[in-house]
Amino acid sequence: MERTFVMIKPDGIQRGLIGKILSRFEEKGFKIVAAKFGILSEAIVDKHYEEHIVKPFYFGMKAYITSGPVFRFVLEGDNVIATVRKMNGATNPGEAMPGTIRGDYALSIGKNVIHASDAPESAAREIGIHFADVELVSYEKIDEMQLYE
Ligand code: FUP
Repeated sequence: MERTFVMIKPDGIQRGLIGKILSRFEEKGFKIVAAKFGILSEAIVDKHYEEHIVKPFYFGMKAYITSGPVFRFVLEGDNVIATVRKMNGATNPGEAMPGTIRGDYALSIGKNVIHASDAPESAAREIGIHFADVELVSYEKIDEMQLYE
């Protein structure tokens, strides 16, 4: 079963969106297998966004992403990586479709509420940055026999 890393960013926390966002993923059928709340260290941000360190927006993004707590979690389910990216919508909220999280809750690219891994390799890498193996919980949920054929 596939797993992906998801993070509700400081703007999402400040605007009280944790519950609404988690509900979307729970109602879809995805299973939460790890979660933590807190302020990211600069070292973790540099690791997580290493591909962006050289970009002009990085300095401002790092200040913003460490400006307050974030809510990080790991979701598990069939095709969860691609599906969560679709549910989040385009990175630029101005291009995100209504019905997606960014389409419904965000206005600017620098404050786009949520992050999720974009591929199997980045999901494995990001889960490893933010969670220890022992923090990932394998368990069965009672709705699985109705969700999967
Ligand atoms: P995503 O994969 O959707 O998280 O998007 P990217 O990896 O392209 O960008 C990561 C984050 O950098 C975005 F969520 C927001 C920030 N960003 C900016 O602030 N300005 C930009 O021009 C591009 C990205």
